[in-house]
Amino acid sequence: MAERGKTKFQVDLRRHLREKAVDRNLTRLICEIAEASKYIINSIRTGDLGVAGTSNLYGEQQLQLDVLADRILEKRLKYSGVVASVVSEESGDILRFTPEQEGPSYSVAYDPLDGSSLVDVNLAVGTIISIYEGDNLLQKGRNQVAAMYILYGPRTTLMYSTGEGVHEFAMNQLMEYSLVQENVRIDGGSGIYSPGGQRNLYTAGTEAFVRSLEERGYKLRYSGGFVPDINQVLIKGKGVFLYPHLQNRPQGKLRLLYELNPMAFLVEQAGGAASNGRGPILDVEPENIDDCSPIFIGCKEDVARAEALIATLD
Ligand code: FDP
Repeated sequence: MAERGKTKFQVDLRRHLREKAVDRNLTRLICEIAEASKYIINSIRTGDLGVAGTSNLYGEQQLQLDVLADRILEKRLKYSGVVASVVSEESGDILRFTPEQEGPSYSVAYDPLDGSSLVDVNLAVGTIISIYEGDNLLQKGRNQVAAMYILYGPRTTLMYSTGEGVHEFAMNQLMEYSLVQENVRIDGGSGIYSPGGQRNLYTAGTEAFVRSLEERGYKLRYSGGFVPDINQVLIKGKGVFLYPHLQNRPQGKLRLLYELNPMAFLVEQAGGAASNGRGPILDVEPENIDDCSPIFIGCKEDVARAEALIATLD
């Protein structure tokens, strides 16, 4: 097992997937997404920051960057030859393709550029990916066969899991992803908290939970980008992120298919937990592709405390 920052030889993503005996078509898919991220990085660095004049399935105004990142990924997924269907937070339609490769095919739900409203202020953003075998995208997150994200910050991080631990890669000077750390773990301990949503709209349970964190001396760490905020919990191995149900928004803000399921898969694989405040996110049966859910995600003990206070006070 490689220790963070102490990898003796560079292990690239494809080799790592091969060593873990990941299915050939799934390896191909993950590597295609990693390739696509290089073009997304380029568009973030140099692309136009203007609005596209269109809106996504949540009625939010799209930036040109959102549309571009969406197209880059959609094209790559389509021509990978192993993808049966895709749905993106930006497009809002399930697209069906004909997989040409022999062997299993996959379906992908993705958020091409999460946190894109942070690009103009030069904060970190990311791509989030959820993968199922077959062509059904409307099933519980527990059935995912893989999940990953790519974080575009001062450095570029790729985190993936195929259900056997979570592995961290960094982009090197050749723009290849090389292994930084295998089996990332969230071990708990006093920590950090990232509370999304307006506090004066919190319910009694969430308010009591956040107060309990503050009384324990947790430090506030909220960047406004879901990918960097979750990456922080994973890399520091502690803390909790929440975007709860609000008094005027009972389903919270974040999206089940594109954001919560893949992050819940990664965090559970790292030994953490992800809950909608009442039970595991991964057991929620989605009804529609645009479903949203409250989220409490990170260290197991913190998530359990949130659930207990919500059960008592809400
Ligand atoms: P954004 O709207 O900028 O795309 O998923 C959307 C998201 O960002 C997350 O990345 C982030 O955690 C959250 O929304 C931030 O929402 P608030 O602006 O309400 O804090």
